[in-house]
Amino acid sequence: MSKLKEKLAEKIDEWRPRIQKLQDEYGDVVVDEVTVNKILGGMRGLKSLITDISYLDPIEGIRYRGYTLPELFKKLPKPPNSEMPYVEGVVYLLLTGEIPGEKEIEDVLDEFKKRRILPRYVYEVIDAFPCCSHPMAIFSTAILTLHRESFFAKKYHAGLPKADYWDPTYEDALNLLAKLPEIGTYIYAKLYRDGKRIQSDPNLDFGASFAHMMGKPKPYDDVSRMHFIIHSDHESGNVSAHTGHLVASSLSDIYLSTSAMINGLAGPLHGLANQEVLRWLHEMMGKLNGQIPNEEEMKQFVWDTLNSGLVIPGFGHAVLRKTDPRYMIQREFSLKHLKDDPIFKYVDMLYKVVPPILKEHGKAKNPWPNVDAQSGIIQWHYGVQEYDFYTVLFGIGRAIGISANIIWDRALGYPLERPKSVTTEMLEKMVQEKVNKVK
Ligand code: CMX
Repeated sequence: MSKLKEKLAEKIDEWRPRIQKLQDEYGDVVVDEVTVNKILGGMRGLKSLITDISYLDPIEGIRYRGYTLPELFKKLPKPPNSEMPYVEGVVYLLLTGEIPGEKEIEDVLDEFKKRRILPRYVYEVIDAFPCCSHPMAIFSTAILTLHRESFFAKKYHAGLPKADYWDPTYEDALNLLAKLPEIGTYIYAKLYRDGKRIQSDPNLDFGASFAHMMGKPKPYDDVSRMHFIIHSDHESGNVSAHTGHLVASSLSDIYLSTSAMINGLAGPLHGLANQEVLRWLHEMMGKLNGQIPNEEEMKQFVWDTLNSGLVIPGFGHAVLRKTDPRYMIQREFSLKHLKDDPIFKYVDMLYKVVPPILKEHGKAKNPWPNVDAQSGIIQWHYGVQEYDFYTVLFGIGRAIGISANIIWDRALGYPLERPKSVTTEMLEKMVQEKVNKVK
């Protein structure tokens, strides 16, 4: 058994009694209130999910297993001559809750190395897609195609005790994660490089392997590591994480669940916002003939977008109430590596101009930039300029967190998710009864 799996098994045994105790002794304690607004408002803020993989504080931003992102970027081991940590380190941390040392990293590298080969039929499915298909539709399908490999599905049908569900789920998850750089880069090669695939190199780590197959020299390996790490988890309630959890709660395997979460990520209010930022920036650049706008011109463009009823992509958040730390990590990288790129100058000006406008506009609860405002321009700078592809990068990172969540869901025996719905008439009656009582 790998060190990672051994450690995970140990952690699962430690954790189970805590959940059991909560259920047995405190099952009826009230945690939150369901108001009419919570029902009609997309359950915003309703405390109704549990995860220990990450926690999103509205002001501080995300913590993975208790660590802020700046802490993690300092603590996690880095490959030689690299600015950014191993993605493998985040896999280890999210699964076990512990910061890995070099030995543990070696173990995860080895696990991925053994599992990275993609079956031929996945290339054929990608090849068979009709032209102009969105890369996220291809990505989701490629993952779905792998469902036939699921250990969980096979073992479940053969009869598997509930306490062991997590084991084949872990095997499926690692098998899938190890293949994602190959799937993502093959979609890129197929759509934008006449199908010219670059063979994977088993000696490279996750980020370097992705950069190699994209055909990009250093520091794109670090760009990839940074991108996958900051996108890997954002607690449980966002659309992609919640979708992955929900689908997996019916005991659909990792492939079915990850494919579903990718479909949620592909919406413009979620992951697709990173490509929308680039589309919007280019529209602005087109209008200004590529010139760097002055502040007044920039403000006017932002107002024109708002006045035409559109959102400013890359700004706002359903939970965060300050600048996203994922934005700040990428901004620091950009200030170091691409501060003279005109496209960074646009984004830098937006950073200053948009929040006061959104405040004056008066609708968005959070006027500050989110992760998507900055991620696309880094890709653009390093020559990945097909912005339809950007959400695939987000999806590769997010699959890491979703996998950790689903493995732990199975380990802790979380049940089928099944909230109750009411009709409008029922809700009106409930409201009326409350009003009558007060009178
Ligand atoms: N530009 C203009 N209006 C905005 C806005 C923005 N960036 N952000 C929020 N608003 C508006 C909302 O559309 C909403 O308007 P209506 O009342 O007319 O529907 C109002 O402000 C209140 O919204 P909110 O409570 O502040 O935000 P929500 O929780 O409803 O939505 C989000 C959050 C991210 C969908 C929203 O801020 C948005 O659309 N942002 C732009 C798209 C984006 O960047 N998405 C990526 C988020 C990060 C990710 O998941 O990848």
